[in-house]
Amino acid sequence: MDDQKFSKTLSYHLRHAPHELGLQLQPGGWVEQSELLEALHSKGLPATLEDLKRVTQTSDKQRFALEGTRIRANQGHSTKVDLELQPQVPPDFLYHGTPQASLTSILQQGLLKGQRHHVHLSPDPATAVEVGKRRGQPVLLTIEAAEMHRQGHLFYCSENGVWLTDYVPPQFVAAPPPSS
Ligand code: HQG
Repeated sequence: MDDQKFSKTLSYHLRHAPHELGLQLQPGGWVEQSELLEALHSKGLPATLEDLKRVTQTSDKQRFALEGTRIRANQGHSTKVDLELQPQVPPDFLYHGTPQASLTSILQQGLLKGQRHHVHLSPDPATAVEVGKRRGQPVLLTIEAAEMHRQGHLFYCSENGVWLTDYVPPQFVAAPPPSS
């Protein structure tokens, strides 16, 4: 299996379906590397500790973290897990890229977390545009994060620099003017 495919398999199991491998995530989302490797073997997916280390190091978005004998996905979970993130004060503005088709709904409802545990926000416009591009022509939204925080919304920053919050009400979302 190539690294990209292996990375997808790891994401799937560490974020969404640990139970399919008979694994249970520890607090923080951790699993023992040895247990993960054993479980992958039993599914006919032979992987080694070296593979885990390489994919963790080379993952374009630092999706995984190794700590001692354990591994976890840094964010993006849908399975129930307490990532033990501490609330943090966000920068004045954060960014969110979304396909053009979602814009009207977002300006009405705000940003919803959907299947994920949190709404994901980027620290810079370029990253947000890349995220938005995954689904079509991207629109860059600017989020008044500091103002949200002043009004009591909690923010967390994942290990790979993605900002997380529960919900972004529409009044904190600024879209570019229609002509741009
Ligand atoms: C949209 C990837 C209509 C939201 C990326 C997004 C990121 C609404 C989609 C990470 C809406 C959810 C997260 C509303 C939100 N009406 N559409 N009210 N509220 N949406 O994938 O932020 O590859 O769950 O704009 O790089 O796109 O997984 O979230 O388009 O970091 O490592 O609903 O996923 O990283 O999509 O991406 P997602 P996202 P990984």
